[in-house]
Amino acid sequence: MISIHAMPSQGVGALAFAVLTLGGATALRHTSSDPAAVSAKLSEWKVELSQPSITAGVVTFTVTNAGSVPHAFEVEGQGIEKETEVIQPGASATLKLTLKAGTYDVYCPVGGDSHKHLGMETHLRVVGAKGATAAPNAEAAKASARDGASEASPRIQAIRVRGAGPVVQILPGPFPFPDSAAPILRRFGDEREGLESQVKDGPYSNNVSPIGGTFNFTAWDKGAIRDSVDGVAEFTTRDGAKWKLVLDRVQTKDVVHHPRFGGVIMGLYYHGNTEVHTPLVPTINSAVALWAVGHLYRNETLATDNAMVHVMLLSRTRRDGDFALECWDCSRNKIEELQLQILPGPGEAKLDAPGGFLFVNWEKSSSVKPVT
Ligand SMILES: [Cu+2]
Repeated sequence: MISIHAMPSQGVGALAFAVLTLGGATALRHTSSDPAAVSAKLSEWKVELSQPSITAGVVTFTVTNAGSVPHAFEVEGQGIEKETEVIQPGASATLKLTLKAGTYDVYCPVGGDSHKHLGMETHLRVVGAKGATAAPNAEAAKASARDGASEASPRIQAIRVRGAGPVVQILPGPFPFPDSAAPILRRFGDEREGLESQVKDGPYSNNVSPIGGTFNFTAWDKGAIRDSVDGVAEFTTRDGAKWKLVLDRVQTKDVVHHPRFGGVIMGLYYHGNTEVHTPLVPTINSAVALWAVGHLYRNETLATDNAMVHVMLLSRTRRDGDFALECWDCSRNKIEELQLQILPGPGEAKLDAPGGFLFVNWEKSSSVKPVT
C-alpha cells in the first residue's frame, strides 16, 4: 500500500507513517495541503505511471523523458487539459494539477497525435477521498486489469489498397526541403549521418520519371506480432527493367524512430516535423503504413527473397504535372498517394537500379476497409 505513493516527496513520508500506524482503513487520503506525487516515464512509445489511480486533490506529476526523442506530457479529462513543455531526452519536468474524481487521459501530445497513436497513452483514475478509504488496491487492480485486457484482445482491422493514377519513379537526387528538415534531423542521434547523406542523394527527391505499373495489397492489423500483408506490385522502371514484388510478411521489429513494432499501422500522422520516422518526407497523414519483407524479381529473375519494403498510403505530397514535392506539411491533403520503397535485405548488395533502391508512387490511389 505504501508503494502506491512511491515517489519521495514531502507529503509521502508523513503519509507512509500514517499508513503504518493506522493501517489501511484511513490510508491514502490527501487534501490540497497534502499533495500527492505521481511519477511518469516517457519513452518510445509508451507512458508509464507509478500508479494507475490516486485520490482527488492536488497531484504533482514528475515526468522523465527516458526516450531518445523529445516528448511531452498531457493530462486531459473532467474539463481540464494541461501539458508540460516539450521535454528533451534525459530531462524531467513537473506538472501540478488539482484533480477531481474521474478518469483522465494521459498522453504525449508531440507530433499532433502521432506519439499518442504509437502507444504513448495511458489512463489515470482519480477517486474521491471516500472512495479511497474503501479499497484503493481494488481500484488499482481493476484499472490494471482493464489495461491488461485491452492489450490482450486487440481489434482486428483490415485495409485493401489499390494503386491507381499516374505512376512515377523517384530517382536519386537532393531532398528539396533541407532547411526545414535540418532542425529535426539534428535530434536523430546516431541515425543522423545516414539521413544526411539522403538529403544529398535521395530517395526523397524531385527527380521523378513517369513509368507504368500496378500495385494492390491487403493489410491486417491484428496486434504487435500477428499483422500480415498480401499483395503484388509490378512495374517497369525508366531503365526498361521489369520488376515484380510479392509481399511475404510484415516486418515487426521495432527500431527507434521507425515504429515498425505494430507492423501495420493505420491512421498515423508522421514524418516531417512530427519527429516520428524520417523528416525527409514531408509531414503527412497516412491511411496505412507498414514495413514488410518481400520477394523481388527483376526481368523474371529472383533478385532477393529478403527485400525490405516500406508502403504508405498517405496525403498527397507531389503536385500534378511534374510530380515535384510541393509541401513541407502536406497533412491536410487528400490521402491518395501510394508510396512503395524497396531496399535490399540486410547485408545484401544494392539493387540493380539507380541509387540501389526502388521508389515508386501511384498518385491517385484509394482504399477500402473490408470487414474481417
Ligand atoms: Cu512523445
